[in-house]
Amino acid sequence: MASKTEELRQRVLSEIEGVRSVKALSELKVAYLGKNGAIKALLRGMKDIPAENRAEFGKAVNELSDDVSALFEQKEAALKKKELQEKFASQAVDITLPGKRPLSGGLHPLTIVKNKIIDAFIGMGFEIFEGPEIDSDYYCFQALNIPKDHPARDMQDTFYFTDNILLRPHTSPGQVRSMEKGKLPIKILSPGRVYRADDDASHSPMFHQIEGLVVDKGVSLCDLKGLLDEFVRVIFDGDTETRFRPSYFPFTEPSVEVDVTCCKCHGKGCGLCKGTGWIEILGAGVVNKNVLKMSGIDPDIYSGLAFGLGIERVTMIKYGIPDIRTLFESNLKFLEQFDRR
Ligand code: 2U9
Repeated sequence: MASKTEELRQRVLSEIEGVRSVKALSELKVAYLGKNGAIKALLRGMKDIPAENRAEFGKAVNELSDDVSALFEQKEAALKKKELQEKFASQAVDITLPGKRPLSGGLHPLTIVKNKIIDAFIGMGFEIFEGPEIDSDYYCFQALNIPKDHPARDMQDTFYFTDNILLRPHTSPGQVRSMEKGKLPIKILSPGRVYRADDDASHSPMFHQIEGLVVDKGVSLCDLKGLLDEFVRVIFDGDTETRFRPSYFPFTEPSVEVDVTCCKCHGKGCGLCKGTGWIEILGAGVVNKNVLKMSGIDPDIYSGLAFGLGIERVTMIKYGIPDIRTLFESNLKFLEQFDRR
């Protein structure tokens, strides 16, 4: 009888001794102390013990159960401590190793060029004015002297939500709103995303423009030349020259296209400038009197000058990028060349 409990005690002792993990110990604990475990089985065997020995047997089993529980607790505490020590040891940091330099981001080439352009014009007294990307037919076209069915709408075809609500094809609608406010003079720069139904190596359905508008008494094409010469001086090499070529835009009269001397061959003629020595960089002109009138400005007292450029185009010319799509592909190998930190 006593030998049964002692035999079990020895078995538990030797098995606990051999356990190496908390998980294995817990399984062993169920096998001995669980509902269907070996110790409960001893109690269930009480009925086979002579009545006079049962009390003594019961006491021995209870003592065994208490002792075994205590043994499991001690072993569990020891194993947990050991496992924690092993975990700490495996995660230890060798503070003598050299550190890993974290990867850091850089500015996108479009952001670099946009910031440079903005800095150039802020330096000449311009303020930033931003309008909505979704606007009406009136602000995007009619107020800019582009009535319905005007052929110039083809060049600036965009994406329509309804007949009247559309994604702006240029940032000009914001400038119309600024003129409508009636606070003169105006000297604003409008950077932002614009949209056109166009998609090839030099055109993207979404691109970034910067437009400038000056409205004051006596502003002329000469002021425009001075402003744009200074802009080109800041963005390109110091010896880059500009020239105006006559052009046509419904919102400016006269209108010009502005060329800069080729940044690759410096005017000698090469593949990039198709042998001409010049590259077109932006459009500009004196604000059409109709446009001033429609926004409530008297063209006999005030005149305006305006210019518009695509940031992608300036970026492509500045860095010699042949395909506009490269600017939107998020390819790190390409992007890392511009703003390495
Ligand atoms: C108002 C009046 C006139 C803005 C102008 C251009 C000429 C021009 C193009 C350059 C490349 C657009 O991104 S592009 O395709 N822009 O040629 N933009 S004058 O004239 C304005 C603007 C606002 C109220």
